Amino acid sequence: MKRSFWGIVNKVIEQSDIILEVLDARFIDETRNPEIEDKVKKSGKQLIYVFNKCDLVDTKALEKRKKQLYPCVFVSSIKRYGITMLLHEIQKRAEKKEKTIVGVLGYPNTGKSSVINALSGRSAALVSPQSGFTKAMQLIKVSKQIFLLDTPGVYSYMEKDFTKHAMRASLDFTRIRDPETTALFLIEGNKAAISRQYNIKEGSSGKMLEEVALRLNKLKKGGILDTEQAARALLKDWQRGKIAL
Ligand SMILES: Nc1nc2c(ncn2[C@@H]2O[C@H](COP(=O)(O)OP(=O)(O)OP(=O)(O)O)[C@@H](O)[C@H]2O)c(=O)[nH]1
Ligand SMILES: [Mg+2]
Repeated sequence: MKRSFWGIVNKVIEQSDIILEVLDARFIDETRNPEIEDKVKKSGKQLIYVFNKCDLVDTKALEKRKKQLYPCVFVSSIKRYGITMLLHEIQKRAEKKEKTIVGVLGYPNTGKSSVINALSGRSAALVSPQSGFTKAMQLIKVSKQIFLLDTPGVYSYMEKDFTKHAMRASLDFTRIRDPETTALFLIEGNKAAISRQYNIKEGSSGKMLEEVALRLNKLKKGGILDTEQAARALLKDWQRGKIAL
Protein backbone atom coordinates (compact mmCIF):
# COMPACT_ATOMS: atom_id res chain seq x y z
CA MET A 1 0.00 0.00 0.00
CA LYS A 2 2.83 2.36 0.88
CA ARG A 3 4.34 1.84 -2.54
CA SER A 4 1.25 3.12 -4.27
CA PHE A 5 1.15 6.41 -2.34
CA TRP A 6 1.45 8.64 -5.39
CA GLY A 7 -0.67 6.29 -7.44
CA ILE A 8 -3.56 6.70 -5.02
CA VAL A 9 -3.06 10.39 -4.29
CA ASN A 10 -2.84 11.37 -7.95
CA LYS A 11 -5.85 9.30 -8.91
CA VAL A 12 -8.01 10.69 -6.09
CA ILE A 13 -7.05 14.28 -6.83
CA GLU A 14 -7.68 13.80 -10.52
CA GLN A 15 -11.11 12.26 -9.99
CA SER A 16 -12.29 14.68 -7.31
CA ASP A 17 -13.61 18.23 -7.36
CA ILE A 18 -13.02 18.80 -3.65
CA ILE A 19 -10.58 17.06 -1.31
CA LEU A 20 -11.07 16.45 2.41
CA GLU A 21 -7.84 15.91 4.31
CA VAL A 22 -8.89 14.00 7.41
CA LEU A 23 -6.63 14.80 10.36
CA ASP A 24 -6.66 13.37 13.88
CA ALA A 25 -7.49 16.28 16.19
CA ARG A 26 -5.13 14.85 18.83
CA PHE A 27 -2.10 15.34 16.60
CA ILE A 28 -2.91 17.59 13.72
CA ASP A 29 0.65 18.27 12.60
CA GLU A 30 1.63 14.63 12.61
CA THR A 31 -1.37 13.70 10.48
CA ARG A 32 -0.99 16.51 7.97
CA ASN A 33 0.65 15.43 4.79
CA PRO A 34 2.38 18.39 3.07
CA GLU A 35 2.98 16.34 -0.08
CA ILE A 36 -0.75 15.77 -0.49
CA GLU A 37 -1.59 19.38 0.37
CA ASP A 38 0.91 20.73 -2.20
CA LYS A 39 -0.40 18.45 -4.87
CA VAL A 40 -4.02 19.48 -4.20
CA LYS A 41 -3.11 23.16 -4.28
CA LYS A 42 -1.24 22.76 -7.56
CA SER A 43 -4.19 20.95 -9.07
CA GLY A 44 -6.44 23.93 -8.35
CA LYS A 45 -8.93 21.70 -6.52
CA GLN A 46 -10.37 22.85 -3.22
CA LEU A 47 -9.05 21.46 0.05
CA ILE A 48 -11.00 21.25 3.31
CA TYR A 49 -9.20 20.23 6.50
CA VAL A 50 -11.27 17.95 8.72
CA PHE A 51 -10.20 17.76 12.38
CA ASN A 52 -11.74 14.41 13.26
CA LYS A 53 -11.91 12.68 16.68
CA CYS A 54 -12.68 16.01 18.33
CA ASP A 55 -14.40 14.09 21.12
CA LEU A 56 -10.90 13.19 22.33
CA VAL A 57 -9.57 16.74 22.70
CA ASP A 58 -10.42 20.04 24.28
CA THR A 59 -11.51 21.88 21.15
CA LYS A 60 -10.92 25.29 22.77
CA ALA A 61 -7.20 24.58 22.64
CA LEU A 62 -7.54 24.05 18.90
CA GLU A 63 -9.32 27.30 18.09
CA LYS A 64 -6.14 29.01 16.91
CA ARG A 65 -5.45 26.21 14.46
CA LYS A 66 -8.70 27.12 12.77
CA LYS A 67 -7.19 30.34 11.48
CA GLN A 68 -3.95 28.66 10.38
CA LEU A 69 -5.65 25.90 8.47
CA TYR A 70 -8.43 27.39 6.43
CA PRO A 71 -11.03 26.14 5.71
CA CYS A 72 -11.32 23.58 8.46
CA VAL A 73 -14.17 21.89 10.27
CA PHE A 74 -14.09 20.30 13.74
CA VAL A 75 -15.77 16.93 13.62
CA SER A 76 -16.41 13.85 15.69
CA SER A 77 -17.73 11.23 13.35
CA ILE A 78 -18.50 8.97 16.30
CA LYS A 79 -20.52 11.56 18.20
CA ARG A 80 -21.69 13.25 15.01
CA TYR A 81 -20.42 16.68 15.99
CA GLY A 82 -19.79 19.08 13.14
CA ILE A 83 -21.16 16.82 10.43
CA THR A 84 -23.82 19.28 9.29
CA MET A 85 -21.20 22.02 9.21
CA LEU A 86 -18.89 19.86 7.10
CA LEU A 87 -21.71 19.03 4.71
CA HIS A 88 -22.47 22.73 4.44
CA GLU A 89 -18.81 23.52 3.64
CA ILE A 90 -18.86 20.85 0.93
CA GLN A 91 -22.14 22.09 -0.55
CA LYS A 92 -20.86 25.67 -0.62
CA ARG A 93 -17.95 24.54 -2.76
CA ALA A 94 -19.80 22.08 -4.94
CA GLU A 95 -20.06 23.46 -8.41
CA LYS A 96 -23.37 23.69 -10.12
CA LYS A 97 -22.60 20.55 -12.08
CA GLU A 98 -24.62 17.39 -11.88
CA LYS A 99 -22.13 15.39 -9.87
CA THR A 100 -19.51 16.64 -7.42
CA ILE A 101 -16.94 14.12 -6.23
CA VAL A 102 -15.33 14.68 -2.85
CA GLY A 103 -12.11 12.72 -2.36
CA VAL A 104 -11.27 11.80 1.23
CA LEU A 105 -7.53 11.49 1.89
CA GLY A 106 -5.40 11.04 4.99
CA TYR A 107 -3.14 8.74 6.97
CA PRO A 108 -4.44 5.30 7.89
CA ASN A 109 -6.82 5.30 10.87
CA THR A 110 -7.58 9.04 10.98
CA GLY A 111 -11.25 8.16 10.45
CA LYS A 112 -11.82 8.72 6.73
CA SER A 113 -14.37 5.92 6.41
CA SER A 114 -16.08 7.04 9.64
CA VAL A 115 -16.40 10.62 8.38
CA ILE A 116 -17.92 9.28 5.16
CA ASN A 117 -20.47 7.22 7.07
CA ALA A 118 -21.39 10.20 9.24
CA LEU A 119 -21.85 12.37 6.15
CA SER A 120 -23.87 9.81 4.22
CA GLY A 121 -25.94 8.82 7.25
CA ARG A 122 -25.36 5.10 6.79
CA SER A 123 -22.64 2.51 7.22
CA ALA A 124 -21.61 2.56 3.61
CA ALA A 125 -17.85 2.46 4.23
CA LEU A 126 -16.26 -0.22 6.36
CA VAL A 127 -14.62 1.03 9.55
CA SER A 128 -12.06 -0.73 11.74
CA PRO A 129 -9.76 0.08 14.64
CA GLN A 130 -7.06 -1.72 12.64
CA SER A 131 -5.12 0.77 10.54
CA GLY A 132 -4.87 0.15 6.81
CA PHE A 133 -8.37 -1.32 6.72
CA THR A 134 -9.75 0.31 3.60
CA LYS A 135 -8.01 -1.40 0.72
CA ALA A 136 -9.69 0.06 -2.34
CA MET A 137 -11.38 3.23 -3.47
CA GLN A 138 -15.15 3.28 -3.12
CA LEU A 139 -17.64 5.90 -4.28
CA ILE A 140 -20.44 6.60 -1.81
CA LYS A 141 -23.55 8.63 -2.51
CA VAL A 142 -24.49 11.39 -0.08
CA SER A 143 -27.13 13.14 -2.18
CA LYS A 144 -28.19 13.36 -5.79
CA GLN A 145 -25.32 15.71 -6.42
CA ILE A 146 -22.60 14.79 -3.91
CA PHE A 147 -20.49 11.64 -3.93
CA LEU A 148 -17.68 10.80 -1.55
CA LEU A 149 -14.63 8.80 -2.54
CA ASP A 150 -13.29 6.62 0.28
CA THR A 151 -9.61 5.78 -0.11
CA PRO A 152 -6.99 3.61 1.57
CA GLY A 153 -4.96 5.57 4.13
CA VAL A 154 -1.58 6.38 2.63
CA TYR A 155 1.85 7.73 3.43
CA SER A 156 5.04 7.85 1.47
CA TYR A 157 7.59 5.06 1.88
CA MET A 158 10.12 7.81 2.57
CA GLU A 159 8.56 8.27 6.00
CA LYS A 160 10.52 6.06 8.30
CA ASP A 161 9.82 7.58 11.71
CA PHE A 162 8.06 4.62 13.29
CA THR A 163 7.38 6.41 16.54
CA LYS A 164 5.32 8.97 14.66
CA HIS A 165 3.52 6.21 12.79
CA ALA A 166 2.73 4.54 16.09
CA MET A 167 1.46 7.79 17.61
CA ARG A 168 -0.93 8.52 14.82
CA ALA A 169 -1.90 4.84 14.63
CA SER A 170 -0.87 4.53 11.02
CA LEU A 171 1.22 1.61 12.30
CA ASP A 172 -0.96 -0.73 14.36
CA PHE A 173 0.18 -1.37 17.95
CA THR A 174 0.49 -5.11 17.29
CA ARG A 175 3.18 -4.36 14.69
CA ILE A 176 5.31 -1.95 16.72
CA ARG A 177 8.72 -3.55 17.13
CA ASP A 178 9.90 -1.67 20.20
CA PRO A 179 6.75 -0.83 22.19
CA GLU A 180 8.63 0.43 25.23
CA THR A 181 10.58 3.15 23.40
CA THR A 182 7.43 4.25 21.63
CA ALA A 183 5.37 4.23 24.84
CA LEU A 184 8.01 6.28 26.68
CA PHE A 185 7.94 8.85 23.89
CA LEU A 186 4.15 8.96 24.07
CA ILE A 187 4.15 9.34 27.87
CA GLU A 188 6.74 12.11 27.68
CA GLY A 189 4.47 14.26 25.54
CA ASN A 190 1.15 13.41 27.25
CA LYS A 191 1.81 13.02 30.96
CA ALA A 192 -1.35 14.70 32.24
CA ALA A 193 -3.66 12.66 30.00
CA ILE A 194 -1.93 9.38 30.86
CA SER A 195 -1.94 10.13 34.56
CA ARG A 196 -5.71 10.79 34.36
CA GLN A 197 -6.41 7.70 32.31
CA TYR A 198 -4.63 5.23 34.61
CA ASN A 199 -5.05 7.16 37.81
CA ILE A 200 -1.31 7.37 38.44
CA LYS A 201 0.97 10.19 39.55
CA GLU A 202 2.93 12.23 37.05
CA GLY A 203 6.66 11.52 37.16
CA SER A 204 9.43 10.44 34.84
CA SER A 205 8.22 8.55 31.77
CA GLY A 206 9.97 5.39 32.96
CA LYS A 207 8.32 5.57 36.36
CA MET A 208 4.93 6.21 34.80
CA LEU A 209 5.27 3.20 32.51
CA GLU A 210 5.98 1.07 35.59
CA GLU A 211 2.91 2.51 37.28
CA VAL A 212 0.84 1.63 34.24
CA ALA A 213 2.18 -1.94 34.43
CA LEU A 214 1.11 -2.10 38.07
CA ARG A 215 -2.34 -0.66 37.37
CA LEU A 216 -2.92 -3.08 34.52
CA ASN A 217 -1.45 -5.94 36.47
CA LYS A 218 1.16 -6.66 33.83
CA LEU A 219 3.56 -8.83 35.73
CA LYS A 220 6.10 -11.45 34.77
CA LYS A 221 6.85 -14.53 36.84
CA GLY A 222 8.04 -13.64 40.30
CA GLY A 223 6.04 -10.40 40.29
CA ILE A 224 8.49 -8.46 38.09
CA LEU A 225 6.79 -5.63 36.22
CA ASP A 226 6.27 -6.43 32.56
CA THR A 227 6.83 -3.02 31.05
CA GLU A 228 6.80 -4.37 27.50
CA GLN A 229 3.25 -5.71 27.90
CA ALA A 230 2.26 -2.51 29.69
CA ALA A 231 3.70 -0.47 26.82
CA ARG A 232 1.71 -2.46 24.29
CA ALA A 233 -1.49 -2.08 26.33
CA LEU A 234 -0.90 1.66 26.60
CA LEU A 235 -0.30 1.95 22.86
CA LYS A 236 -3.47 -0.03 22.24
CA ASP A 237 -5.52 2.31 24.45
CA TRP A 238 -3.94 5.29 22.72
CA GLN A 239 -4.56 4.03 19.22
CA ARG A 240 -8.10 2.92 19.99
CA GLY A 241 -8.97 6.39 21.24
CA LYS A 242 -9.37 5.53 24.92
CA ILE A 243 -7.04 8.29 26.12
CA ALA A 244 -8.55 11.76 25.84
CA LEU A 245 -6.17 14.72 25.83
N1 LIG B 1 -13.04 8.65 19.30
C1 LIG B 1 -13.23 8.66 17.98
N2 LIG B 1 -12.85 7.61 17.24
C2 LIG B 1 -13.07 7.66 15.91
C3 LIG B 1 -13.67 8.78 15.28
N3 LIG B 1 -13.72 8.54 13.95
C4 LIG B 1 -13.18 7.32 13.77
N4 LIG B 1 -12.80 6.77 14.94
C5 LIG B 1 -12.20 5.45 15.16
O1 LIG B 1 -10.96 5.40 14.49
C6 LIG B 1 -10.73 4.08 13.96
C7 LIG B 1 -10.42 4.19 12.47
O2 LIG B 1 -11.59 4.62 11.80
P1 LIG B 1 -11.75 4.43 10.22
O3 LIG B 1 -12.92 5.25 9.81
O4 LIG B 1 -11.74 2.99 9.85
O5 LIG B 1 -10.41 5.13 9.71
P2 LIG B 1 -9.80 5.22 8.24
O6 LIG B 1 -9.11 6.52 8.13
O7 LIG B 1 -10.86 4.93 7.24
O8 LIG B 1 -8.73 4.06 8.31
P3 LIG B 1 -8.04 3.23 7.08
O9 LIG B 1 -9.14 2.72 6.20
O10 LIG B 1 -7.31 2.17 7.78
O11 LIG B 1 -7.14 4.20 6.38
C8 LIG B 1 -11.97 3.27 14.28
O12 LIG B 1 -11.72 2.52 15.45
C9 LIG B 1 -13.02 4.33 14.51
O13 LIG B 1 -14.06 3.89 15.36
C10 LIG B 1 -14.08 9.89 16.09
O14 LIG B 1 -14.60 10.90 15.66
N5 LIG B 1 -13.82 9.77 17.44
MG1 LIG C 1 -10.97 3.48 5.84
